[in-house]
Amino acid sequence: MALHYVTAGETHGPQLTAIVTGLPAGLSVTADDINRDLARRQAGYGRGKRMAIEHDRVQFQSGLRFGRTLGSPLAMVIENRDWANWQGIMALEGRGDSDATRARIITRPRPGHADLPGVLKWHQHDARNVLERASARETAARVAVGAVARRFLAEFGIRVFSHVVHLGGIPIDCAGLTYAAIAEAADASPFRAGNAACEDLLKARVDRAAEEGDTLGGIFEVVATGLPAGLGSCMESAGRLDGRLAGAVMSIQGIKGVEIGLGFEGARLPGSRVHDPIFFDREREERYLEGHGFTGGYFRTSNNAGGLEGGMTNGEPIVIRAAMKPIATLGRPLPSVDFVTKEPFHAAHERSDVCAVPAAAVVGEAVVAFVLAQAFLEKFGGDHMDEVSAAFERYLQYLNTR
Ligand code: EPS
Repeated sequence: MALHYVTAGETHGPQLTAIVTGLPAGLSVTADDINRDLARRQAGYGRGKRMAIEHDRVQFQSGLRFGRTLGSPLAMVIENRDWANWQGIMALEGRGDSDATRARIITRPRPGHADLPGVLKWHQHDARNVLERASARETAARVAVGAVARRFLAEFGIRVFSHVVHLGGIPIDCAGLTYAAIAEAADASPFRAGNAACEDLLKARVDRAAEEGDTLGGIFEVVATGLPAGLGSCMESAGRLDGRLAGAVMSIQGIKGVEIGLGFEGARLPGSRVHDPIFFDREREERYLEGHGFTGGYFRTSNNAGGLEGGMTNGEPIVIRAAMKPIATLGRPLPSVDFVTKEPFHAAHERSDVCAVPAAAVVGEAVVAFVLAQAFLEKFGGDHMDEVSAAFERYLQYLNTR
C-alpha cells in the first residue's frame, strides 16, 4: 500500500482530522512526537489573536496499539478551540437562516485569497463556504502528518529542519554556520532565524507592518540530511522527486515560488560554475559535506544541485526554498467588488496574522518529510519496519560495493 494522507476540517469547525494510510506496522509514534511539531508551527512573531486561542494537541483515533503503528489507517484529530465561538455560524446541520448567521455572510472577496475564484467555482453566495477550508488552519493537520513521516525518517538517520532566510524584505544571513547551529537557532527564534543577529530588525519590520495594517511575506528554506542516493526516479516524470517536493511545498497556503539548491540563481551562471564535481574516496568521511547521506564513497564539495540530480537524491542534503506572499487579509483592505451588488468596496477584514512565514517553514518541513517518506517506502517498502530496515541495510551494503 502506497503512503498517502488526507486532511479534513474547516478553520472554525469543531476539529481538524488527518488520516495517513500505507504506514508500515511497528513504527513507534507518540503524542509528544506530534505535539512538538504542532507547537513549533504555532510559535512565531506576527501571528494574530487566533493563536492565543488555539493550543494544538493531537488525539490519536486509530492505527496505533501501545504506541506502535498497526499498518492500518492512522487517524489523528486536533481540536479547534475557537469552535466554541463559532458553533452557531458554522453549525454542521440546520438551516443557517438565523439573523446572526445572515449578518455574517461575506460577499466582499479579499484580493489574494481563495474567496472570489472559490465562490465562482462552487456556486456559493457566502465566501465563508470557501475561506473556511482555504484557511491555513489546515496546515496544523499537515504538520501532524509530517511529524509521523519525520518519526519514520529518523529511524534511518534522515533529519529535516527549516529556517527563514528572508522576512519582509530583510535577508537573514547564515553564511558559514553549520546546519546543526542553524537548526538550533531557528527553533529558539520567534522568526525561525538561523542567525539571531537581525532579530531586532525583524521585530521592528513586523511591528511597523502591523501598525500600518499591512502584512509581510518571506522566504524559508527546508533542509533534509542523511539521505541515501537513489530516492525518486528519472524514469517516469511523475516519479521525479524534485517535482514532487516542489509540488508539495507549492501546495502550502500562500506559497508563490519554489527553488531547489542554487535555483533561479543557477540560470544566470555558466554550467562550469553550477554543477557539483564528483569525487570518490571510500574512507575520507571528513571530506563529505555536512548532512551527506549514503553514497558508498562518492562525494561532492559543493551542493548547488540541492541534493537532487535527475529527479533523484544524490546523497547530499536536499535544500529547497519557498517564497511566501504576504497574507491576503489586510488591516487596510484593498479595493474589491461585492459579488451581490457588484459595487466597489474595500475588501472585508477578517481577523488575521501580520506574518506567518515562520509557521509556513514548519509546514514546509512537514510536507518535505512526507514526500521523502513516500519515496523511501517506494524503494525500501515493506509491511513491517523490520522489512523496511532490512531492505535499507541491503542497499547500503550494495552501495559499498560500487
Ligand atoms: C487564517 C486566518 C487566521 C489564522 C489562521 C489562518 O485565522 P482566523 O480567521 O481564525 O483569525 O490564525 O491560522 C490558523 C488558525 C492556524 O492555526 O494557523 C487564514 O485565513 O488562512
